[in-house]
Amino acid sequence: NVSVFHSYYSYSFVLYRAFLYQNMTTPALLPLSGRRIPTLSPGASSFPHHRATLRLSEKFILLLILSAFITLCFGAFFFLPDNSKHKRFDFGLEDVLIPHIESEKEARHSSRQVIHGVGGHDEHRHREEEESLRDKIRADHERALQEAKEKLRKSKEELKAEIQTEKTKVVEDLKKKDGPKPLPPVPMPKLVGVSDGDPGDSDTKEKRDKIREMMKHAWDSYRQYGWGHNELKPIAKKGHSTNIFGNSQMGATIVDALDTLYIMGLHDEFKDGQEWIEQNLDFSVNAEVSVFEVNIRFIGGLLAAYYLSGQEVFKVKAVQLAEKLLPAFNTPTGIPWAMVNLKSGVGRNWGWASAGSSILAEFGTLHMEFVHLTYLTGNPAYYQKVMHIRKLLAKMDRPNGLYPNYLNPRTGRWGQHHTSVGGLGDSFYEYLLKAWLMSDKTDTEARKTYDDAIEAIERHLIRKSNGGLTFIGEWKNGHLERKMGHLTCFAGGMFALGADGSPDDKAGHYLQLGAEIAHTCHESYDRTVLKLGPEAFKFDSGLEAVAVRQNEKYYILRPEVIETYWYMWRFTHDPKYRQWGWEAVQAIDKYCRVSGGFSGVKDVYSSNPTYDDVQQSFFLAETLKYLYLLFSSDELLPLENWVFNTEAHPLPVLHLGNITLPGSETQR
Ligand code: DMJ
Repeated sequence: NVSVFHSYYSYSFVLYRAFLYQNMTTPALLPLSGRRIPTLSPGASSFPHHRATLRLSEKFILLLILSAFITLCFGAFFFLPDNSKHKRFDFGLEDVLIPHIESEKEARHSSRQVIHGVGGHDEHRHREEEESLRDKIRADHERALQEAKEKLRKSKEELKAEIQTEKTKVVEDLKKKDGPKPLPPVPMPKLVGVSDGDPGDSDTKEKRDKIREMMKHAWDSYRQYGWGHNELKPIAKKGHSTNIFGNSQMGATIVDALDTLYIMGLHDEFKDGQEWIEQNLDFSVNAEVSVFEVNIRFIGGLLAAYYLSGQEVFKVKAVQLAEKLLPAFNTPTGIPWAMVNLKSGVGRNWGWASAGSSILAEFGTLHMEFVHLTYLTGNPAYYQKVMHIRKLLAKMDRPNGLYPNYLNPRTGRWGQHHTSVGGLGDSFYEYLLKAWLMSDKTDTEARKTYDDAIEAIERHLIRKSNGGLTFIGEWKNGHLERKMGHLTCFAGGMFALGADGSPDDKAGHYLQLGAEIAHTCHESYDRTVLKLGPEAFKFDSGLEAVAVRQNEKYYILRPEVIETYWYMWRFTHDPKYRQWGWEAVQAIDKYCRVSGGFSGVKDVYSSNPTYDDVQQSFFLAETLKYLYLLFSSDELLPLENWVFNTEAHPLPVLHLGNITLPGSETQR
């Protein structure tokens, strides 16, 4: 650069001289080379051969060259590679990863003189270390890049399989670490009627086969499109879930469907479900779930699968899950929260519930499963929790002898005075009766509580419409709302089931009441276009058993009406119940079946209904199971030996006359 500048300097000096020379009107002012420049006589012709001045065009060209040269030199100055700039760039990422030894050292020794030899050696060693670190980082980057490239080349399925293998490994390792505690061996209750239940005649058998085929379609669709998710979206053909399961993916449909598969003899499907549970069902998830729903669907489903198949894994999983629910009972009164976080154990209530209350049908629907848990584990905690709830309720005043749907778990006071045999109240009454039945009719306290509750319900809530239909209304602050929900229709079966053993020999009356409710609920189906029942129906101003509001016209594959047909069939063998059941099968198959499973419909009064795109897990657990049982012989799961929980999971009667449950000595 120095030589370039030097030649530029001499060249421009020559040009400058030429320029001056040409423009001089006075003798030269500056010596150019130690000699004087001779003066020129004005007007004398300048050199024809030795011209002293330049022409304008020449001047212009010279100026052009000059400016081009200047531009070139400036360009060279700014754009030629500059070591210092490169240095700064190099230090970008690596300086973050490797401490820059040189600058550190410089800082440390800035005030000292560098001692040659020592400092030089150090510097060399640091440089080597720095280099080797850089090499390592480079190698790591390359390896990561290579791995990423390989991953991108893999198909979605291969990746999924890899993730699954890793997951299984982690689960296996965890299992090995805290391994399930072995449960104490308890005598298996006598299991009667785990049989084929062949109905005998070919027509009934054919109908039963059709129901089995529907179960297979529902299961296969879920298997294909929603496997592992809680439920299925049969139109979108993908997984589905709702807030009752939190944000968990716990395969609710698998657990809920297991016993139906077993009863129907779908053994490959059952095995498939069992394998999924063994490998994937894990409750250490950060999910806020409904205590009630998890109890009736998961614990109930797992216990029923255990009793039917004898496979230990179901019992172990049921107990693991139950342990996760126990923190929900940590409230000032012992009335559990509606929801609990399975990981943290923190509980709370639904935001929509009256004054922060817990719901009667939720905290009142734990007894069956919890008594079985104590029986199977020897742990008195489960039994004590549900008996504590019973005791607390027994001490409370009941407005008009009715149980309100809401109870505050902090204060132990009732919330709004609403009473219902449908949503929010229903299975509380059901479990009082079933507590008595499952104890081999020894739990007379439960029976008495049931009888008293039903007596008050009959007095205040059950009426006959102008058209002669018996219905169960809803009690709201001293006023009867003449509306009945689809959920309430289960009560027909409950009255029939409780008929035997009712006080004052009213068995005939309750069987009759069951039949009347079954009839009313059948009417609610029959008075629609699709022959499927609406969610709620009125008995008001000339309208009977018909939904009025648009948002009450849907059918979401619910079981309650069919459940009542089945109980009524078992107690009466009146063929109309099979006839009504078959009408429901045909309607469901016609209007709810789609290529991806079964869906609920939004309006049962429309000939062109739209789908809600949900295949509820209770469709496989309950609706199809009750239909199958309706077309089976009574030998399959006889009601003297089995009690069905509120999600239709059969649990064997425990002969509690001969067994003392741990914890029961102090409770009774
Ligand atoms: C089921 O989950 C249970 O039967 C519950 O008791 C209330 N109803 C749903 C199905 O409709």
